[in-house]
Amino acid sequence: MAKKVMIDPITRIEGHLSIRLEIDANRVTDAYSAGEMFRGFEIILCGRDPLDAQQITQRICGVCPVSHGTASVLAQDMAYGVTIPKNGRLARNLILGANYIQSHIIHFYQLSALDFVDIEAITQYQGSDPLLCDMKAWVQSQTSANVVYPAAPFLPRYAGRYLEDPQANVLAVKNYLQALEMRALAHQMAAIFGGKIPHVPTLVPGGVTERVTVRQIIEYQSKLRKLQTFINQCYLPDVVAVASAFPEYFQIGKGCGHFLVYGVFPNSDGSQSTFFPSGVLTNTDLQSFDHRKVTEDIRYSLFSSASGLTPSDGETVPAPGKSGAYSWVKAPRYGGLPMEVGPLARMLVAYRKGDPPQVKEEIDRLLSRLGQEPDALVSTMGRHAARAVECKIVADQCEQWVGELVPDQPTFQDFEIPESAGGYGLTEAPRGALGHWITIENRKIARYQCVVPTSWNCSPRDDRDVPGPMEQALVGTPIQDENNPIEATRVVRSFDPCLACAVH
Ligand code: NFE
Ligand code: MG
Repeated sequence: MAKKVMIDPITRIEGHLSIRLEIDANRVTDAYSAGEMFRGFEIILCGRDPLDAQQITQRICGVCPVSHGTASVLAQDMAYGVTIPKNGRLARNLILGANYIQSHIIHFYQLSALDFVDIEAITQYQGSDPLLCDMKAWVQSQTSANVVYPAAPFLPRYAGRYLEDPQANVLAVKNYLQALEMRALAHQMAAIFGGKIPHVPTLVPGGVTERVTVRQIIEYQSKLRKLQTFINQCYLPDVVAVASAFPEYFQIGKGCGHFLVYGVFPNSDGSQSTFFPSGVLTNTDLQSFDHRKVTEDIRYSLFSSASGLTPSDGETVPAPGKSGAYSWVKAPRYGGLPMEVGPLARMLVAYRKGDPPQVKEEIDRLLSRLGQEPDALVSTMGRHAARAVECKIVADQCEQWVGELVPDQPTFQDFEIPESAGGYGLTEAPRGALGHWITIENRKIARYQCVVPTSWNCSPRDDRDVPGPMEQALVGTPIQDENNPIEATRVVRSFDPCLACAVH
């Protein structure tokens, strides 16, 4: 008989996620993913000035605020009929690009690597690097002391197989510490055109309010170069090291097999074309994306509005006691199907389209180093590989965009807010497809709906009882010891869930 195992909370992710597993004969036979709180941003926004939207929605999350700000200003650009100048488009791309870089680095090192790296190996360190010596002394003191949470957030941890090579472990710990500095550097880079971060004040409909000066361009380039070095010399090699030591994770956590990309980083002013192209993959069949096919089911979600609405008609009516429902996350569907979103989806669609060409080049290079075929990408380890490759490509492309800025030229186009209007902004957050839909009446927000990456990935079952992408990915996962279900947490973390976003 299947045994029920709860992992609650899932640590080292953003927000509050609980996972219920049913395990039979050392395999997950069923999985339920639940977002455990309600936030109500879509309700808070109603009745407010539309220009508050890009500021308020950024508070949905401290990890991907730029994406929410971007989706909001894109929706308002459409509602106001404003075309942004070239510098405005490039500055938006550069702020969002910097936000991708910090998000991917923190996800791999601070959130996921500890599923694979043996942090206790630092106690065997014999070198003289002052940071590592400090870390060693601290882990030793914590593990020997009789404290409740020794060496938090590193220990306690699930028992299981970790990286065995002591040198690889020490190097990973060193890069873990360096990643904290790199993340700060990427934040400083975002603040050059964003004013500050998190929650950038400069994003507005019509462009950005920050001016472009020679000094800012040089500052951005100088920080970017350091980040590119870290990505090439640490992040990508560390992903290869982990993937080489745990190749079985190219077979685990495959998911629903459908992928959705809205597209991100506009290529030219006023056009729909984006650097990472939009597209939909259903069982390897590539289709073009149609925004009218996005709907949200709520049969198993703690809401009482109608189910299956498109976001332009969407409603958010919380129903805490709803019978049969188990999550505060709605269930977004595309043409009725669950869709995985995120770096893997973006890399797969770009790979299939051959656009931009560097995606195929970089993915093929990584796969050949790992001795894996492209099919292996659709997996737990494939998500880490796709994220690392994307991080490199975005950083390299930021170099291109910053070089296209024209100092002292306008970054912003003025606009009027109409009496009534509507619009939608489709972009890609680091974790995947993100859309905001706005309706304006009497120059106030009458309706505001967000459909968010982690709502796609961590959705509960839909109206047809079809589980969400992560729920499907968990099914089949081998669990050696049900008291230490580390294999399942590896699958979950590969999606980089952010429940703060998902429950918005
Ligand atoms: Ni809170 Fe977010 C990203 C968005 S995920 S991190 O990336 O939108 O749902
Ligand atoms: Mg929503």
